[in-house]
Amino acid sequence: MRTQVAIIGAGPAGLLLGHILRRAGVGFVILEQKSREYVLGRVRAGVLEQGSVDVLRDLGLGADLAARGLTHHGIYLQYEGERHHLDFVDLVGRTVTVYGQQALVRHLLAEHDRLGSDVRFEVEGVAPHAIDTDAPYLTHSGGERVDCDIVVGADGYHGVSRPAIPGVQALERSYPYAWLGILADVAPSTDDLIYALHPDGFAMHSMRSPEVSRLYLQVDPGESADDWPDERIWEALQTRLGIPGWTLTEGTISEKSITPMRSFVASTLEHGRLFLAGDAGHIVPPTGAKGLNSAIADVALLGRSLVAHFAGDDALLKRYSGAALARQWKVQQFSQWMTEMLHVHREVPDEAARAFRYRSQLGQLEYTTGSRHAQAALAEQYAGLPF
Ligand code: RFL
Ligand code: PHB
Repeated sequence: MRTQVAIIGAGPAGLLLGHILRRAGVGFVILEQKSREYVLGRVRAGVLEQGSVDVLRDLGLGADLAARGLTHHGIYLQYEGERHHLDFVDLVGRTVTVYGQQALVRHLLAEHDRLGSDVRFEVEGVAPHAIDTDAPYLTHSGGERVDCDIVVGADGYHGVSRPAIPGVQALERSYPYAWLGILADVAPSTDDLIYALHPDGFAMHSMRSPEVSRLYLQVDPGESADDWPDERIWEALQTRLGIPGWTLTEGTISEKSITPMRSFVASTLEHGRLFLAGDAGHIVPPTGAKGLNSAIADVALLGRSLVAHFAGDDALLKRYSGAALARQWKVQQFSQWMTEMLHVHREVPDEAARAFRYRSQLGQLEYTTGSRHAQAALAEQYAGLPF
């Protein structure tokens, strides 16, 4: 077959890019290695920046978001048994929206189905070829060849696109902790998200709907979900999130998984006719709620650049990698800062050094919650830098 843009990966990045191209009348195909059920079953992220919400609305993809999204005016930072509210509306005039990545993917895919887009699942062995020529193409195990003008690698961290770039470098670090995440069938016990530092480790209370809560615990990277029976999870959440006069209501746990924490940025998002977007090009630890938003930011920029390219103007496309990476490095810095401020660094071997580290994190939190300037800096970045 022949198309204008061949997209590898039907995660949020690939599916959203398809909608941007479709609206501009640019032809595309999306090739996904997993099954439709698998893609629809992934839980993952939950917070949309205002800029991400605007992108979806402007594309006419905001109806489900308007119906189910939960608008939040800020977050709580908790430490030493006290909870401090940061009011984003008051600080920077912006809000964030809790809308699960699972709901977003379901909606993007339903719209593709309704519009008759060519989205194919269970396509194995996808490989890009001739990306440094004017005639790139993909092959896959089904024996088909897809000729195209542009290849987009929206195939996540473990995809095949990034390794297809000769000499691509990885700037990365891992963290000595992981997140255990659960979905629970119980009304959230909080109005806004709570991020808590406790001597036992980080904990967070998020949500998915008025009936479903999403909660996270810092765990050691080697642990498995089997090490955490439901009673142990609730006990740890009660300890780490508890403050006097507040109750965390428990419920049935319907999903449980462990996510490693990593920061990663590729040295380039382009090579010839291949462009990377989303997790294929960069990964953040989830503490700043930036993974999904960065994928949307990339795709908003790449989509616009590709539409201009097919209208005969290459200026934006030439700047895509540099512009997306410049924004991404600010996001990396914020995500790393939030992560290190809120997690217990059990890996520090010396007890006195460990105590120093913990106490200085408290100092950082006291400064962040006590200074309007510091609060505004957090709010500006959490609610999202301009696209
Ligand atoms: P995705 O969502 O990983 O989608 C990539 C898609 O490409 C497919 N694929 C291939 N298809 C064809 N051929 C190949 N060779 C392929 N290789 C891969 C994959 O099957 C998949 O469908 O990347 P995208 O679209 O860039 O979206 C990025 C977001 O998904 C990601 O940034 C966030 O979900 C990150 N993230 C989280 N972010 C948060 O802000 N909060 C969270 O709680 C949170 N939890 C998570 C996460 C990421 C996780 N991953 C990637 C391991 C939990 C997990 C488990
Ligand atoms: C979520 O609701 O899954 C979520 C919220 C905020 C984060 C990470 C994950 O920082």
